[in-house]
Amino acid sequence: MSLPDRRRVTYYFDPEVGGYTYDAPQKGEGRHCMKPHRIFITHHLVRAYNMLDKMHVLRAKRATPEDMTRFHTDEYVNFLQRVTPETAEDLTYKYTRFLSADGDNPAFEGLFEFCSISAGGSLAAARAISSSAADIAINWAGGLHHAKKREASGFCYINDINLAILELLRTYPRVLYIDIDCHHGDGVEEAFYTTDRVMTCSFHKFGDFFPGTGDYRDTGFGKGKGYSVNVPLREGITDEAYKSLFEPIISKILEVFLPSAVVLQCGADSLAGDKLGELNLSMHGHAACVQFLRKQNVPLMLLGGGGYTAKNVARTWCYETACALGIEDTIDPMLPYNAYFEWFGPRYRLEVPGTNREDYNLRDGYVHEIRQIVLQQLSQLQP
Ligand code: TV1
Ligand code: CA
Ligand code: ZN
Repeated sequence: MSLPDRRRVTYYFDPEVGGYTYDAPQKGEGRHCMKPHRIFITHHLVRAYNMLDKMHVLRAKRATPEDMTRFHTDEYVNFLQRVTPETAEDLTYKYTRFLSADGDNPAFEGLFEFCSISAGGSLAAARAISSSAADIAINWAGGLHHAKKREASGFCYINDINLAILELLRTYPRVLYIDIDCHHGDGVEEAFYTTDRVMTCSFHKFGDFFPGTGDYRDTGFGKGKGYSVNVPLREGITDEAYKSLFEPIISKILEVFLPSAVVLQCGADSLAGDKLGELNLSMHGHAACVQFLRKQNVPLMLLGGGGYTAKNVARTWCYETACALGIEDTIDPMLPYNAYFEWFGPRYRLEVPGTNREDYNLRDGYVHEIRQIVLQQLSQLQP
């Protein structure tokens, strides 16, 4: 016997988001690995599984420059509005300001509109949560965690997460941010490093890996001491080892921090077979994080993030949408026919399986050691 376990879910999707590409027209360096089109494919799967009539599906208002300057500087937002592929070199003083020179953040066609869709969705999601119109709000076009106050970084230009958290802080005393992207959530950690009203917790590959921050010893500063949590990982972590860190650490955080709302960045580059990530989670292992937070009964925002093997990103975010709705047990493991069906061959299944590569986190007791260190740090927060 189980009671019906419903949540009011609001899902933000802008059909234009799939039309942007990070490929700068004049640079012949090959294709950029960030593909906004994966959000469009996710939406096709969500529709093919008939989930659209089980939730509120909305197209958010685009974020305005004024919305963006609640975190970013006027000068930087003004630059993003003006820059084009043709003017980028001049407006950045040969890539010494605002954008990096390494090609991670090109000035692509429609850049500002893309940012305003991504940020508009996360702001609307935050408002849906804080007005109690939704229990769970989803924006797969958000989660761009590397963007800084006055600088783009790691494929991110506008930090939609920081804008959403600032919006939640207007209503709630404490917000918990959790980041399961395989990269460190540096832009969010930095923004809230000195406050005890936002706890950030990132799980990430650490050691010779972008952006290089996220050591477990970086725990916050001043009033924020102890309110930044970092769980550095070695390559190849599997579902079981990940869960054995995620669940006790997040349980402890919920106990000591008592967040009024949770923002979960669901970066899908922590999946097995990702083009950039070096972790080894299956779709089910990744989604277990969503399932775990849903059952805590705290207002929840789900955001996207990284994920560079597009068909696996779509599979996982589609399944996580089902988890938000609580209908994952009824989902057919064979994909329903949809406009992108042939992308999913030869298996045509929903699951993203893990692989049999070695998990370096299991060498010399590392998982046990890092769990103890982080739990010990958290226990010092208790009064
Ligand atoms: C253009 C074309 C850009 C091909 C970038 C991989 C490319 C990368 C490309 C790439 C690539 C990075 C660095 C080095 C910093 C640079 C959305 C000293 C095949 C949230 C961002 C990773 C991850 C940035 C974003 C990283 C997120 N890796 N091909 N660039 N310089 N940048 O290492 O967390 O997922 O790789
Ligand atoms: Ca992370
Ligand atoms: Zn990433």
